[in-house]
Amino acid sequence: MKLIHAADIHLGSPLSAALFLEKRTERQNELIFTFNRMIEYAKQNGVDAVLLSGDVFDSNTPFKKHKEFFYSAIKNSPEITFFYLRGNHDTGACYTEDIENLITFDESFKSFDFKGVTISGCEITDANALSFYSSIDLKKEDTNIVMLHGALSSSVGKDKIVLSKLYDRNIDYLALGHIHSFETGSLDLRGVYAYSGCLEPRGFDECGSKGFVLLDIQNGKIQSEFVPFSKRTIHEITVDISGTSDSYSAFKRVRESVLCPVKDLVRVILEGEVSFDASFLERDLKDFLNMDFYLSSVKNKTTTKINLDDFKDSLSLKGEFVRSVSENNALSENEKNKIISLGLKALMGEEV
Ligand SMILES: [Mn+2]
Repeated sequence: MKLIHAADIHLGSPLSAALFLEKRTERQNELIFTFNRMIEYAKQNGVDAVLLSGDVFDSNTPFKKHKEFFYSAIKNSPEITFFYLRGNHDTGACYTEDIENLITFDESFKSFDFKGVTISGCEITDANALSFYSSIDLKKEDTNIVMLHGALSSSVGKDKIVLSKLYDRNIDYLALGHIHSFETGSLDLRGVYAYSGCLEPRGFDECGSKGFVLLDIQNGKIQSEFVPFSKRTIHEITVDISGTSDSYSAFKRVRESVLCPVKDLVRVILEGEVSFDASFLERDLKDFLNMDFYLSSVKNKTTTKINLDDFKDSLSLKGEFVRSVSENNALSENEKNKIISLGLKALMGEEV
């Protein structure tokens, strides 16, 4: 039997970062189209059930068009059973009318027998955050999957999961949602936990592979594998542009360093010491990269290379500072250079 574990689809996400303004509507559509593509994948690969561990919708009052699309996709996939547990974003009005192949959860710990596998879950609230742990009663001889939504934590609370309280409870696979990157580890001697991550990245803070987890269960044993599935990936690339003499050579070095597919999103962090005016690089390099890539963002963390000769004879505060440090015989050459470099950068308003 095959299952898909997914979470954090965030349908209707405003993708609020200004960076996304240009592509917002298109990316909002791509979130739901990728969800649909996952269902098509499930049909083509003989997947029996899709587990959705929370934050399917971005808000508890989803747009009508997203809600209709989601529930219609479920209704039109009767060969697949959907287990949908709400997270911290999709509380309230996200569940809709009864659909035969849709199983939902609530604040009490509930278990369902699905083709010989026990699938359980509970929506964590302030009221049950501690008590739900004691209501977990899973049989040793069963194959047990538990769905929860929250971050791993050492304290109990809403949106929090304390792994140690789930030790030795006969859990084979803990299907989690809330963290937007795939992450897995062992739970106890018997089971594993996993965050599937989101299906599509929503902002430049969601770099790396996004997708779902495919579970293959044979004779009660669960094999799990992360399947990268997003239409687009966000890559963060740090480029040291030290030694480049002008924007042309800086652009060239950056472009040669960005090797990801052009359909993807790129976040470039510029580092190093440059001797030319790099203040316009953020804006111009972004436009330059947007010629090739779907969308880019540039953060300039370069610092200005100091040329001491420029200050030696200067009748300025900087000149005075350079001369007084240079003439201080109590300092080694190395110390002088360090102090002058830091001091000048501070005087020029750069972070030191
Ligand atoms: Mn969440």
